[in-house]
Amino acid sequence: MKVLILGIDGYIGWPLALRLLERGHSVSGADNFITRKRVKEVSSDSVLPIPSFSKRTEDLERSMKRKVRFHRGDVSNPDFMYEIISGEKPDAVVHLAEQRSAPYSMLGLKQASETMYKNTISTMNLLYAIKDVTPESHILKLGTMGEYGTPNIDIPEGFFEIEFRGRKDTLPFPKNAGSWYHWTKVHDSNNLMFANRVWGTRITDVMQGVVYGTRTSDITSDDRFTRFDIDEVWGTALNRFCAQAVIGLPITPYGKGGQTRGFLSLEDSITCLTLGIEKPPEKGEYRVFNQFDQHYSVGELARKVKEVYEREYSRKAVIENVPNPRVEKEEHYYNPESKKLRSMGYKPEGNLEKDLIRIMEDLNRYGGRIEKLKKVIMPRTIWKKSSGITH
Ligand code: USQ
Repeated sequence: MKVLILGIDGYIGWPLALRLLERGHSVSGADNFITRKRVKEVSSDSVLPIPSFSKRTEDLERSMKRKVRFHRGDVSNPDFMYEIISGEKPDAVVHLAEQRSAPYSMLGLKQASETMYKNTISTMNLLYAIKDVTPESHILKLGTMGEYGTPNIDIPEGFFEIEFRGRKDTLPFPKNAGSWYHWTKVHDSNNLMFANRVWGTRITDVMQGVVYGTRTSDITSDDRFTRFDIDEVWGTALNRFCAQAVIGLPITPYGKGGQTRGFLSLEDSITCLTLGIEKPPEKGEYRVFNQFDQHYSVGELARKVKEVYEREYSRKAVIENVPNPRVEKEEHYYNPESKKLRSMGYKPEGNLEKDLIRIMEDLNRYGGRIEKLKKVIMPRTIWKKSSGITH
């Protein structure tokens, strides 16, 4: 299959490219390296050292004898989007090229608007380019479980049957996101659904949970590493907790720590995306995957990281429930459904305990790089303080 990955240089884009190449697909990609730049702007860096993109592809040509066709550019520019879709004529496009940080989107008006614009417009560009150039292509778009928020009822996969004042219908499940970033994904989902209704575009809208991990089975040596962020803006919960334990900083569940989210390993994320690509939707179908393995509260994960670290390294780890910088429920009901991928043959490989040991091993070797980031680990982006043009 010909697969185009938008955002091929990212945490998920790079391992997905490796997996698809291993499985014999023809892979092309686009990126404007904005994540590399934005992470440096907050005085941070990927903890795992990653080569430049050209070095990455040179290494692949040498080790796998496979080429990745690469296009440098910004997918929120419609000319660029039309150019790459016309040039590649892909069977499937995986759209991972959106601003992915909730805290970044909450820094201030500039970052909120940038996130809103780049994310929703890149998806609009993709929808139009596919309709006009290759209407049979499948769009697999990365959304987030955070679109649903944390309602006090079960969360279905995209749609639910509702009875109201004696009448019944099947409707999209109400969305209630918790950051400007998460709202952009809701807007994308609405736009994807509408494009599918009008033009019959084949679409998979992936509601993915929080991904953790340093490796997949295709990352067989350190020079194949994907990026790994741990600062308060670009790092995510479990990855940050592991890094905090490894360099002796407190592990930081925010507030009461009862916030519960779906989590999955990087390995499982790549397996699910690959399955979604290899088993595309029917012509005219819009489908939603809730993509995660297990749900955990952040407090539970903090305790697990502490337990594994202390056992494996015979050193103390400390948990500190710091004041919550976000506006979110800290204790709540959470029961999302995740059946579709499993019914298509997905078997999660993730084993939290083993995965944590592996992450800690990798991070321990790069402890010096984490030490350098000590100042950017504690939370400073306060949701309520997000404000105007001076930021
Ligand atoms: N949290 C802590 N301590 C920390 C960091 C985070 O308690 O040191 C808490 C947050 O308050 C939140 C939860 O952990 O309740 C998840 O936060 P996160 O930073 O791990 O993830 P989030 O901001 O939700 O975003 C991440 C990715 C995003 C993806 C999303 C999936 O950055 O791209 O869409 O996870 S989900 O969370 O399911 O929406």
